[in-house]
Amino acid sequence: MKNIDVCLTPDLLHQYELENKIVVVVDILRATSCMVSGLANGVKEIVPVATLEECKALQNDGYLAAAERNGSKAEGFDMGNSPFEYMDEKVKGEKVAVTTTNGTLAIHKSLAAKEILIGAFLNLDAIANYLKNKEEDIIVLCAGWKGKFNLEDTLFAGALCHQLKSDFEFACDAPLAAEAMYLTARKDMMKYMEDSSHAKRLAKLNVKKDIAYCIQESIYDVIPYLSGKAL
Ligand code: 3SL
Repeated sequence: MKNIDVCLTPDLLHQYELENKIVVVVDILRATSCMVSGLANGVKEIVPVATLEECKALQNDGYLAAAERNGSKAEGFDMGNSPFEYMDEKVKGEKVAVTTTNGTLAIHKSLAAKEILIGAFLNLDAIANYLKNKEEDIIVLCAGWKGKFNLEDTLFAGALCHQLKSDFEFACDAPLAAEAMYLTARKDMMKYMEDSSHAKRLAKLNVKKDIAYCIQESIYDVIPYLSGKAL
């Protein structure tokens, strides 16, 4: 039977075989939530890049450039990393280049996969329904924080594993643990998330409303996937 696995941080990805697999990259706070929101609200395409330099080069080529480091907008770029910026009128119909501390890096580390999808709570059902009938094994890659485990990405991984458990076998204990966490957390997701280190980091930066937005489940149908360099 096909299986689903969870890689809890990109620093563990060397232990996973990506070839012929579908990788779902998730960075709930906030990179993949931004990408899903942008594409659902009229952004033409999004090019995720790993470095500020690559992002700047695309800005010079006419892209709107979004750059975040340590939760804040990097100097000299058009946008930071709030989903609300991706839903702004000025972004509709535009091409966006983006680099973030963890999310875009996780996408770049997944390039050997057969397919790369962008997951968030915002498009959870759409991703799960798309994956249900796939024959390939799946890896959910949590972007984490600078190589470390984080709560919110693991909760998404658990939610997706929960939805797919009748079609995919759990490959190891990580899907099992993520699912158990999600089933506990979903009773009061905001409360559960408030204790997470990144939610605390963002609250200090005054972006609490981004957190409430990013934990909404299945408000969009889009399934962003990497095609060449763009989503
Ligand atoms: O690390 C990332 O990719 C970002 O999503 C982090 S933040 O939410 O913008 O702080």
